[in-house]
Amino acid sequence: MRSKLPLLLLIAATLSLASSTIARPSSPSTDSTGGVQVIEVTAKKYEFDSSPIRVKQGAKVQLKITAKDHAHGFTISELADGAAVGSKPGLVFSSPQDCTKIEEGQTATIEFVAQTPGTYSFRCCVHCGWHHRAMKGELIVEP
Ligand SMILES: [Cu+2]
Repeated sequence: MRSKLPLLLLIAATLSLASSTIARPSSPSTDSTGGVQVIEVTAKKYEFDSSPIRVKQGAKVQLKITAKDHAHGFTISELADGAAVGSKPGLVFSSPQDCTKIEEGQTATIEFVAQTPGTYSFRCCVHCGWHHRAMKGELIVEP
C-alpha cells in the first residue's frame, strides 16, 4: 500500500506535463512578423530615402513610407525595367496599386511579394514642388 501513492503522483505529474506540452504553442523559430520584411522609407523634397531598396526574390515586403515635409505620393511599376509590356507582374501587391497619396507627417504601407528579380522604378505621384518629376527611386529584387 505504501508504494501506490508515489506511483499515482508520478502518473498525475506525467499527465499534466504531457498536456501542458501539447497546449504550448509550437514554432519558436518562426519570426514574429510572419516573414514580412519591413522597410522604412522617407519621402521628402525631392527624394526617397534610401533608394535603391534591395530585397530578395520571394520576400514578402512591406514598405512603410513616411512623408516628411510635404504631401507626397508613391507609385511603383509592377514590371521590372525592360520587361515586355503584358508580361506577368514581377511584384505581386496585396491590394490594387495606383498612386498612394501620403499626407505630410503620415505613413503609408505598401505590401507586395517580390516575385521576379529585376529593377523596379518608383516615383512620387503627387505634385510636391518644382522638382517633383525628379523625385524617384529604385527597388532591386535580387535573385
Ligand atoms: Cu512629388
